[in-house]
Amino acid sequence: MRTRAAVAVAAGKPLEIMEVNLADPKEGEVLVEIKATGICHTDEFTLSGADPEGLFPAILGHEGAGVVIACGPGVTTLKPGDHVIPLYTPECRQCPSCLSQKTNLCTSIRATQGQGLMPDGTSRFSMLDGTPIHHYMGCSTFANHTVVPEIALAKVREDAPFDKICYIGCGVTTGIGAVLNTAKVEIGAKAVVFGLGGIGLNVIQGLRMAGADMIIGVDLNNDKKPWGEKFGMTHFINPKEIEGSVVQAIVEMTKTPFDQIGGADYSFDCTGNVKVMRDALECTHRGWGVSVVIGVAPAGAEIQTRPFQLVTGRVWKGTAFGGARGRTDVPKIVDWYMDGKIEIDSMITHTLKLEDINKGFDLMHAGESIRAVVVF
Ligand code: NAD
Ligand code: AHE
Ligand code: ZN
Repeated sequence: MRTRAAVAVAAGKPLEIMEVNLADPKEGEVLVEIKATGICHTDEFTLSGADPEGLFPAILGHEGAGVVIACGPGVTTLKPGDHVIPLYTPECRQCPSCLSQKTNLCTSIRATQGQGLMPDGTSRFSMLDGTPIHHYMGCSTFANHTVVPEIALAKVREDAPFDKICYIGCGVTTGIGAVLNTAKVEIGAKAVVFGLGGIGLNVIQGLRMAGADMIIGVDLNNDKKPWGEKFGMTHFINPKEIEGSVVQAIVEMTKTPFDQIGGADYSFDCTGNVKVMRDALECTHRGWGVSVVIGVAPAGAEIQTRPFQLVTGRVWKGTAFGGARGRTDVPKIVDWYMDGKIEIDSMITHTLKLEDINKGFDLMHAGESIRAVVVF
């Protein structure tokens, strides 16, 4: 079949809207009509050329929602008409990682996914002249139709609006999951969130759900302050507007008459900046502080700290997709949204047509959007 897609033809170039060929789903694969897709900072990261795994031409996008159109041979858990969210972290329930129950990082198809291919080592997408186009993160949601492995699709309830629940395909689940699954924040905690964008605001939302007492937001953009406050932030720091270091400021803010050491119980990097990641670790409390890296850093970037920071009890962790097991957890998060336990609507600041998708990247660069969503 043919479908319409925004194709990343080369690093640093705007996406090009074009008709592409899409081959039928093979064994264990599913054809999905994408109804809506968010634009995550990770799409921008790959398009910019900073992603060591970036491949071109490719159809980016990994925050989608849609409807099953057809199933390839051997598919047993889905049928045409089912509503689904594609998962860049699949859940096969059979690989050593899934069976370990210690991680959400299913390994069954990670190798081919990283090569921009379906599990059999080929692509379903091609240009009209036959040139193959790479898949992206196993999802390629910047296309009106895509092919996704069955194990990388979460079946969700049919009354949930696609243009909102697509955000659960990455940002919402990553932010809330980082708090609940990875950090396991407890009631009364003091926490710091660096970067109040599409991920950081969901971390704040998760911290409020977990019952954190103090939620300090850090961003270079003052326009993000009211956004943080809306979701539960109690204090705001703009590092450009304080005297001294942001680490010292957080240590001072978290001191009490009883505890003159100071430091946050938990911190979260949602910027992808390795200097910020260091601050996020070092602002946590001696003896027990936990810092979670969420941001994705460019090729070649490395994190640094003095080993003393770890010797004295701070813990550096990372999280992908908020530690969520997609087929199990994503339908539950859709229920949370439908039951009013979490908020999504206001964070979707812009809705675009596919032909205007590059505006979504411009809005992100200008710091004007939280999430721009393309509706097909
Ligand atoms: P975004 O562009 O919406 O938000 C980033 C925010 O960080 C902005 O508000 C920006 O002003 C702020 N910021 C930038 N530099 C800063 C600095 N030095 N100090 C303080 N604030 C700063 O991006 P997003 O969609 O929220 O994504 C955030 C990061 O998370 C990206 O690196 C993205 O690739 C990554 N990410 C990771 C996962 C995962 O599973 N680990 C999932 C989704 C996104
Ligand atoms: N390709 C990059 C790594 C990118 C990365 O870390 N991606 C996250 C999801 S970001 C979603 O917005 C992830 O899931 N990582 C686990 C994995 O297996 O990729 C690089 O640096 O090579
Ligand atoms: Zn993402």
